[in-house]
Amino acid sequence: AMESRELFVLTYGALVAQLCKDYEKDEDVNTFLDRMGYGIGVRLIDDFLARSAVKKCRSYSETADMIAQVAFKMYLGVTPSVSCSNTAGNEFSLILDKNPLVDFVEELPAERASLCYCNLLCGVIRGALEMVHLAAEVTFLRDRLKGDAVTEIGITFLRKAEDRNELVTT
Ligand code: MYR
Repeated sequence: AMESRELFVLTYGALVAQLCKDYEKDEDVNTFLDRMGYGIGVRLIDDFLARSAVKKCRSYSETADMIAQVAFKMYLGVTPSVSCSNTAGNEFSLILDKNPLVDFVEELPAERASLCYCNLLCGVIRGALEMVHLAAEVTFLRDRLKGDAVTEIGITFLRKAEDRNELVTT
């Protein structure tokens, strides 16, 4: 029997294909996927908090680990590796060796070179984080579909670390 995750992955592929018919510019497809993901993330956070029973994170690094080790595992069945990419400690990379969302995708068509096929994921993370009062920018930095060795999602937390500490201790 087909697992629900496979059905989701195939449905997602059909959605992206349809959007490519509807929008000529890759940028417009990327924006649509990001906004749609945001709407999903805003709703998904309740499910995530209920099912994971996680405690409140005390640092950006804890939050990034939680996204990779708990949320990705729960919803996509993979665990990206996490690294912090700046000294201020607000920029993180999630590195995916395997991306289940592209299981049925061979490669991007030549005329769709700027398409961020999995951009929905960025919106989902951004929307979910916003609901726990964490403003973040989330983008694809590398993509195996574009010939990169790995797929890398960049998360930049936008509030300064000191503000975040204040928020936690008050
Ligand atoms: C807290 O500090 O209040 C808990 C923070 C938890 C943030 C978890 C965000 C979940 C992101 C879901 C992404 C799913 C991608 C497949």
